Amino acid sequence: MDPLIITVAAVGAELTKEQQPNLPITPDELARDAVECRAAGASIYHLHVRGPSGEPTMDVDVYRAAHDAITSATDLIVQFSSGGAVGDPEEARFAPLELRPEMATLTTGTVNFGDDVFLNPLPLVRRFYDRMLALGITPEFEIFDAGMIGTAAALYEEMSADHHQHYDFVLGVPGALPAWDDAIGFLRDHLPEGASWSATGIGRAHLLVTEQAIASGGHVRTGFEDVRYFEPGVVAESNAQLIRRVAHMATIGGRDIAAPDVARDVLGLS
Ligand code: KMH
Ligand code: ZN
Repeated sequence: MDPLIITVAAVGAELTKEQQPNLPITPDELARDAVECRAAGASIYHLHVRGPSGEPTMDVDVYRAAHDAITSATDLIVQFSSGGAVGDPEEARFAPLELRPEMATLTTGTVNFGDDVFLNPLPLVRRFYDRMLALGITPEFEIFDAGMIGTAAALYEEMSADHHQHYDFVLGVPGALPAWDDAIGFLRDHLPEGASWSATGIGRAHLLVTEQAIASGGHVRTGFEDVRYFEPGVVAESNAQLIRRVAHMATIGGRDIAAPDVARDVLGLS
């Protein structure tokens, strides 16, 4: 099996500072968080940013300051969110891509997201994909529901793309694909030949999904965006604490941990 790539989804767009007092927001906080995450075993930093009152934003200047802070402090692969927060205007979601992060997320379909709708109609997904390819950004396909794999694979062909395909299964969002025991096996079996994949379980599904991904040759995403509690009733202390737990599980499962440059090789970014 390839060494385990650990992505940290460190901020997200939904969690508040009241719910998670250690949510990193300022460039200094993000840089400190990134250094700790790197030391704990992360190789990808999935980035959402927040404005001065902690509100999610797609403001390019805020993204620029965050990106600069993380890349100056670490060698992590920085992956921008193109999803933002539900309800973000389409053009706002495009704007940070102009900073040319190494990777960005690409969700290939619309999905219920709790009581909200995360809107990704096909023409919009096509435009995102096109822009990412034009800017030399490698997409990570975000899979909230099974049909999104078929769409991603079809778009890859339609765009005549030739990057390595990497898929991230996000399981357990209310309204989307639950973290059923057999979900990972089903999704993995429908990936295009040669694709790599990671998985994250939202909330209480987190440890089960982590364990399954480690055991079956996938990679893992963790972090405040996906997990609020370290154990029942105990709020996670830091993103690094969550990563250390994944790294420990990987050691037990016989997987090495990928440093960022190893992850770049696996993901075809080098
Ligand atoms: N915040 C969600 C609505 C992404 O980063 O691309 C979308 C999301 C996916 O988090
Ligand atoms: Zn995200």
